[in-house]
Amino acid sequence: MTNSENERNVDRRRFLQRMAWMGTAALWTLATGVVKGTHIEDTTPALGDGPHVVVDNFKFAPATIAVPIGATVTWTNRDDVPHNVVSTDKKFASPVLDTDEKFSYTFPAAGTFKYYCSIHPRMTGQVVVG
Ligand SMILES: [Cu+2]
Repeated sequence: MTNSENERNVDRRRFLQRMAWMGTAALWTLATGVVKGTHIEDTTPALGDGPHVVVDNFKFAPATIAVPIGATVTWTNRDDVPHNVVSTDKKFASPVLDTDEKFSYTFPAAGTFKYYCSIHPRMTGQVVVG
């Protein structure tokens, strides 16, 4: 065996060792992900980051939410009937949201933005941006 062949074999072994480590790391990541995934499914679906309004029992909660300019507000329908989120001055409108469906809107400017559910117009709320 020549010297260069020997070096190549050493390099190859190091490469294989590194691949084995990466494989182990990938498996760990997958296993952790599966555990996390199971955990989330066992509990109420996570709301995630950012300001949220929950739609439940024919109400928006909180009915008034204050957020900074540029914030994205997410509405989640936790009711067992469909609702939507429609801006009173037509700035935004969600599709009809079935149970556990979400709608998000980013508010680029300051102001008070009133909205309602057009299916049940007595359901009202507002987003105060500023
Ligand atoms: Cu509604």
